[in-house]
Amino acid sequence: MTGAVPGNHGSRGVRVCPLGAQHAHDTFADPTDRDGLVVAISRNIKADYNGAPIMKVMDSFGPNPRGLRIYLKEKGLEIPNTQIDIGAAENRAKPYTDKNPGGQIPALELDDGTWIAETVAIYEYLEEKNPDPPLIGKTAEERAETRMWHRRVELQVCENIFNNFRFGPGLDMFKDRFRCLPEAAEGLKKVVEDKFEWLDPLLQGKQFICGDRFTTADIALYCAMDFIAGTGLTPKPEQKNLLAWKERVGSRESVKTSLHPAVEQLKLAG
Ligand SMILES: N[C@@H](CCC(=O)N[C@@H](CS)C(=O)NCC(=O)O)C(=O)O
Repeated sequence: MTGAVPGNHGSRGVRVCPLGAQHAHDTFADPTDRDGLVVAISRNIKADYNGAPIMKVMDSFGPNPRGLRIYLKEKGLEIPNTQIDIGAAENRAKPYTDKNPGGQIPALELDDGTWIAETVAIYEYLEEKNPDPPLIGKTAEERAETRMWHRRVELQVCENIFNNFRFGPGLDMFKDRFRCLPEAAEGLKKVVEDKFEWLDPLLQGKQFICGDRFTTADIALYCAMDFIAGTGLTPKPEQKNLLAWKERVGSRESVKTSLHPAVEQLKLAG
């Protein structure tokens, strides 16, 4: 493990580690950094020597928490995490919902105890604190382009993918959590297929959604598509741009090492 990196001390508890370092809930090899702070000894330890709380990710199986894991790996950031039992709906009950009334995962607890939920808001926060390498953009123009695409893929593709799952293959898990519309599942699947058709030519000649830049828009789309692929909802073989993009993103070290251990049991990518 590497120590703290100068200039990257915006938040205590955030430390830079090499890509592919142990997952944050594992024991840290060296619990102290040069400042003499306890970075983290294990996921059960929530304070440094001064008793101050340390930033923490609420993590679980699932495409959105996976997106955050990819983001952190791309940045080389290591933040301790607490695992939330999504299968047992721990995220839908107190005390979790007192902190995050949205009742979903991931969330980020800041050093001062503030909770930030919504994956995009977490990305934006971490990006401001740790701008390099940029995953939203270096310039106002790049950031605007990423935000435009991120919003497009989330609203038009990812949300339809997730609702197709919640109302269809995942209905048993979700039916007692919020209002589900099982009658919409089949139609949502067709909407997703339409969106794959829409995206495919837009990726022609591009490495990533924003051209040469790998961004949070790629992370969001990839995680949703990889997850739903386990139910058989995939691009058609002729949608070669989309398939090549998915393979390109999937071959990144950060992506390959981001799956949650529950994948073995659930047989879905999250
Ligand atoms: N809008 C939220 C969505 C987060 C979300 O859908 N999380 C899923 C895991 S991928 C979840 O918590 N599912 C369990 C549930 O909704 O009860 C975000 O962008 O962070």
